[in-house]
Formats: sequence, C-alpha cells, structure tokens
Amino acid sequence: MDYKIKSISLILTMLIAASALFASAAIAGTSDEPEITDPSGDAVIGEFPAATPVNSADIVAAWMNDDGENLSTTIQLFAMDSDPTAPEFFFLFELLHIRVIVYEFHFTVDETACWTRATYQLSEPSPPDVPGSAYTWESSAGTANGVVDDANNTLTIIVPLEDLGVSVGDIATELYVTSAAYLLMTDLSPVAEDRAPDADFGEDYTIGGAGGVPTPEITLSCSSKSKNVAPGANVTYAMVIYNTGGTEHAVTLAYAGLPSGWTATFDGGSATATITVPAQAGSTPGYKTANLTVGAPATAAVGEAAAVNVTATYVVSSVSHSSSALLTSKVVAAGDDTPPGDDPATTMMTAPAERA
Ligand SMILES: [Ca+2]
Ligand SMILES: [Ca+2]
Repeated sequence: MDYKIKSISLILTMLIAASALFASAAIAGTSDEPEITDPSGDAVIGEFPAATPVNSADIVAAWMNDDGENLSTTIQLFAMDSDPTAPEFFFLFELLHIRVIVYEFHFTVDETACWTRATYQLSEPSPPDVPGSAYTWESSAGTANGVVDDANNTLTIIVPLEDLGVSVGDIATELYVTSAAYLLMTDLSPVAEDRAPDADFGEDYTIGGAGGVPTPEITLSCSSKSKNVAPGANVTYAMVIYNTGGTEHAVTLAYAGLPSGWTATFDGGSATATITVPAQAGSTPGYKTANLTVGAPATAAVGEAAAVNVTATYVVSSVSHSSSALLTSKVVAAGDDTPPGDDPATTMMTAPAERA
C-alpha cells in the first residue's frame, strides 16, 4: 500500500476533566437514562488481524443535558484512546498508526440540523501528558467547549443554547452519534466506524426538561481584558473566579486560541490550573484569584494583536459548566506607555445568566 503521511494541524485545547461524581436519582438526559444506547464491539477493523475491535471508536451510550443556558452532549465510549491506563489498546493503535478519531453528536431542532464534534488526535509523545489535550471541540454554532472524563469513558461537548438558536422548551429530535477512526494517510476514509443507535434515532430530548442540573455557579471575571505588550515582553491578566454556590468547586482553568509564537501560562507556569473555589458565605460569593501571563514573540509586529480564550470549568454530576473570557494583547513599540485602548473598564466576562 502506497500511503503517504498527511499532516493534520489541530489546535490542542488544554482541558482537564474534573472527575466529580455524585450519586443521584435516575433522571433523563444523564448516564442513568441515556437518550441513545448502542452495542459494544461493533466498531471494528476488518482486515487486521480479523474484526479487531477499536474500543475508542465504539460508542456505547450518549445523552444530552442542559442547565437552561448551556447544552451538553455526552458520548460514552467502550474505552478512551486518551486513557493511559489502557496499554493494550494503545498497542493496537500504535501498530495501526491510527491518529484521528472524529465523534459527532447530531440532533434536529425545529427542522434545523445541529451537531457537536470532538476530534481526537494522538499527540506525540503519546499518551498525551494532559488529559483532554488531544481533543478539539466544535459545533454547528461554531466553537464549543469540551471535557474528557477518562474514568467514565465520556466526552462531553458543551455549547450555549443561544449560540445554537434553541431555547428552553424546544425539543431535540433525530438524535444519533457517529464515530470515525482514521489513519493519517492520504486516503482519508475511516478504518473503523460506529453509529449509535445502529438504525433510526435515539429518544427525543426536551431542552430544559432534564432537571436535576444545578444552575452554573462559577463566573470567570477579568477586570481588564485588553492590554498592550512590547515585542518579546510579557503581560499579566488578573482574574477572579467567583462561586455563588453553596459548595466549593474544583475549577479547571485552561486557554485556547493563542497564535503561534505567543506563550501563555497560569500561576506556577502551567498551561492549565486547577483551583478550589470556596462556597458562597451568606450573600458574599466565594472567590479565588488567578493570573494568566501572555508572552509576545520577539518578532511580533507593532499593531498585531493576539486573542486567547480563557475558560473556567467545573463538573457536577458528570455535567460540566464553563465561564470564559477573551483576552486580547496588542503589540506596541517598546517604551510606548499608551494605555490599553479597548474596554479596560469593568468586568468583561461571559457570565452564566441567572436562571429564571
Ligand atoms: Ca457501539
Ligand atoms: Ca453501533
């Protein structure tokens, strides 16, 4: 076979799955009552050695959930390719040089076809150092956030309802999920696939109908989200993560979208950070502060701007909630003390709106 390696460039989204799981009563739109179920063992490679199951392409269940603001679509797999505790599985993939698996969750609202997508690419060296770092997240609304839960073999893709153009009370119909595993070669036809369910569709899901999902309680706030930076220099953004809930939350900070050549690190020099934000006390929200330091390349041109999207994510009952802020760094000449131009005032945040 005359294959040629084809490079596929993907932006790696750094997300760590917080594995906070709590017992709860069976409710629709969760792992207890998934809208979609599918047999295991039906994603196979037929030629090598013979009907070899590709466990991380094998969908076993899928469900939707929402908190009235964000829709989460969760795909449960037989095994995770990103799970470093599955060596036999890695061996198979190393042998087959499979490098990409695309997962899609499809549904229809008011005759409009919607989808969410997680794209997995095995990074080098493998396995990836950071859980979730090998995934990118997309949706029919544009961008999306995602959470990987290696412990439960789930991928959860999160999109604001508003971005999808759907509202509480709408009914999502024609639910189905697909997976497709590819070799990174010129012939990009999948070597293993799954569809769940095998035929037709899963159960309908009513937006806002799941219940049992808490209102988002974490808000990422940044008092100045646009700053100036000289070529080769750093600029630091101070952030506050508020918790308006009655329990503390483990919040994962991550960023995405930084242009090539630029750098960004949270306190301690990491690309992600996990902090515990205390519960609200009386009427005073709990909070923790954090900093993101953005570095401009020495070759950055004056006038150039770099935007980085910072996301604070926490997980409750397998449903993740996110709050994000877009931070922009504008390149100015060294010694130019012109104040940052854009929106220095007040808090700039994508706050989870109050639930009615
Ligand atoms: Ca399956
Ligand atoms: Ca199937």
